[in-house]
This record gives sequence, C-alpha cells and structure tokens, in this order.
Amino acid sequence: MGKIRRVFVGLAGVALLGATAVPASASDTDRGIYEVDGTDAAQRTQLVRAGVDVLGVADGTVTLVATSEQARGLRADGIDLDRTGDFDRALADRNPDTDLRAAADEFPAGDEDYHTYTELTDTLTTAEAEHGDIASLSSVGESYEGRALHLMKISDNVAVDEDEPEVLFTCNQHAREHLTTEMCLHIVERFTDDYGSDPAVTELVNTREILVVPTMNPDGAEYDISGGQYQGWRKNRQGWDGTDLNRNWGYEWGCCGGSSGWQFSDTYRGSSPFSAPETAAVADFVESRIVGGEQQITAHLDFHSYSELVLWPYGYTYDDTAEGMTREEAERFADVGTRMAATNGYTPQQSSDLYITDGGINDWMWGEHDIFSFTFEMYPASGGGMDGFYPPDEVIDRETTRNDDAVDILLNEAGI
Ligand code: 0X9
Ligand code: CA
Ligand code: CA
Ligand code: CA
Ligand code: ZN
Repeated sequence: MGKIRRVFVGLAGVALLGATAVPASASDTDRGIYEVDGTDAAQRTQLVRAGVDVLGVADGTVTLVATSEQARGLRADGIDLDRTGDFDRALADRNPDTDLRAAADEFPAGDEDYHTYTELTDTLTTAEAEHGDIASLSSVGESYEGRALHLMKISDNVAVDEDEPEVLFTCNQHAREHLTTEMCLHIVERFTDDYGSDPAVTELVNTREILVVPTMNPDGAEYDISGGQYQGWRKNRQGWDGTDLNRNWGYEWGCCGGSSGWQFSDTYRGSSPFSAPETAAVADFVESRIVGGEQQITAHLDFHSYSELVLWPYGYTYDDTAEGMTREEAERFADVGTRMAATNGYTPQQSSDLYITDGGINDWMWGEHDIFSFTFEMYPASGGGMDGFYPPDEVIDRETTRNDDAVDILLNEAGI
C-alpha cells in the first residue's frame, strides 16, 4: 500500500512539477493517527492552525492525522498527543487484499453500493428520464479535470422558474466523504420516486424548487478510490497537491487562522478566493439565482462526514453575533439547528464551537447572500479514525434516511 501510494505520488509530482525541484510533500512523510482528549474549541483551533488533518471530534476527543514533525511541534507546545495508529497502515487495513482489489473505476470490494462518478451520472440521468415532469438534470460547470458538476432541479412544472423558495443541497466537497454523495442521491430519489404517493414529499415538491449538487468534488472522489483502494484524499485535484474546497469560499477568506497557506496542508485555502473551479462554479450558480435583485435560494445544507453534528455559521469567529448576524438570526440558526438535530440524533452547535474555519461554504452563503445555511457531519459519531470516512455500504440506507425529517424541516423553514 505505502509503496504503491508513493509511486503514484511520485508520478504526479513529475507530471505537474516538471523539472522544478519537488518540495518535501506531506504525502510521503511519515504520517500518524493521533488522539487528543479533553479539548476545547480554542485547543482544537490551535491543532487546526498547526495544519494537521482533523478527522473527527467526539466529546472533546479529537482524532487527527499529523506528520511526525507536526506531532513534535504540537508536543513541544504542550499538547498531549496519543499516537493510535499509522496513516498508511490504517488505510491498508481498511482496503481489500491485493487480489481482491476492484477494477480501477469501482469502489473497493464489498463497498460496490457506493456510486462511482459514472454510476452517479447514470442514476441521475435515469431519475430525470423517469420523472421528466418534476426532475431536470443540468450542471453548474466543470471540475478542474473537466467532469460535469451535476445539478438536479426537482419541482412541479420543473421547466418553469416559478416563484417558489429555492433550496440548495450540496455534497462531497471533501473527496473521501463518499457517504455524503449517497445522501444527495437519496434526496433526489426520495423527492422523485415518492412524489404522488408520499403527501409530505408531494407538498414540498409542489411548493419548493429543490436544487441538488450531489458531488462538488468528483475529481477528488475518483482519485480517492483509484486503483480500487481508498486513498484518504480530502481536497480537489488542482495544482501541486489540491485545494480544500471548504476553505476556498470568498467570505473572510483566509482571515483567521482557520485554513492554511501551505499547498501540502489538508486545509490549503487555494491561491485566492474561488481559485478552485468547483467552488467558483457553485458560487456563480448561486449568484445567477439573484432574480430581480432578490436571491431566490433561501436555505442551503452542505453534507460532510464524520462526527454526527449539525453546524451553523459563522465558522470564522467564536462570536455568536458578528457583522451580518444579529442576535435574532443567531437564535434562529440555533433553534432550527437544534430542532433538526432532535430528529437525527446529531449534536447541534455553531461551527466555530468545533474549531475555527475560514473560507467555509456556510459563511459565504450566509454572509454574502443571507441564505440560511447549515452543515451536517454524518455518521459515524466517533471512533473511526480513517475508517470513519469509509463506513461499509450496508449503512447507506439507514444513514441517509436518518436525515429525512431534518431535510423536511429545512425545506419548510425555507418558506418562512
Ligand atoms: O472542516 C471542515 O471543513 C468540516 N469538517 S470535515 O471534517 N468534514 O472536514 C466542518 C466545516 C464546518 N463549517 C465551518 N466550521 N464553517
Ligand atoms: Ca458491502
Ligand atoms: Ca415548481
Ligand atoms: Ca424560482
Ligand atoms: Zn468534510
């Protein structure tokens, strides 16, 4: 595993860097998986600022990936890091043996129910063909490597831009968070297949325009399963080592130590706001929904994994209220977030209660467009290490259906 990975990284380096010197890449330094117990938000932000890759947080315990150099630095700063595993080892343990490896364009053996990009495209195409009166498939643009960033619109009279609240769902900004793509696909299938038979679904489709972008990062997602093995990849596939899409949005971009300027960091913010074609395409689409001076999209939900959390803006500041966020608005976020969390059993909190992030999608949606915007961190709650990103495909149904009531709450709120 380690060997194959290094060869692959080496080739990418040659192709992208040409004759220039190759800097020491995070990809081929020794990476460990660590836990830190009993953290508060300030300590988690300190960890994030050190550029480590936070995998999950549960009851104050952080699971993260760090290079040995980063671990040394953090220990010198008094942080009690407990090394629980090796990054390459963890992936090797989760991946099938060499002889069981799937073809390059399929998920690893046993996980074939997850949708590859091709399968996702086929499924969306079929949904549109079977429900052409309420489903319309287009795209908001292309990824760095040229894959279509699919957009499914679901509404009655779908070909007409009606005066109905528009609600946007986005998934898979982070490559390895494959369960989120299944979540968006589940939303598409539920609001098409159950239309006409489920009264709540029918009412929402008749009175809303539901917009779904099932993968914002198809290049990264395909790379993450390349060779039929999970790669633990987070960012897109642009440039030397990719950009973290959820640090590339243009509201208070790079302001507050909640992202990294180092290209090999897993939270690299990119060279400028919207330098990633994927964030730029979705942002342009959102901007195109300003009609007659009024933003038509009133609510938005972005799916991630993992930790089972309901998060709301702002992420760039610990303050509950800030420019563009009044006390009443902060209370509405907390109220609706808490009500959604009561239906799926997640933990509700302002996103900076987790750790500071800047350039995140929710801050831009709300700060720029007053779109009522949340993030869900899906299953599992904890204990996964790297495995947390790769739950077996047997959980897809349960863990996507689990969010049906929360999705309906947000769709209803969008009309208020
Ligand atoms: O760090 C992130 O981008 C998200 N967590 S993940 O483990 N999926 O990478 C959390 C984003 C929460 N949003 C803000 N803090 N603004
Ligand atoms: Ca399976
Ligand atoms: Ca309609
Ligand atoms: Ca409309
Ligand atoms: Zn994520």
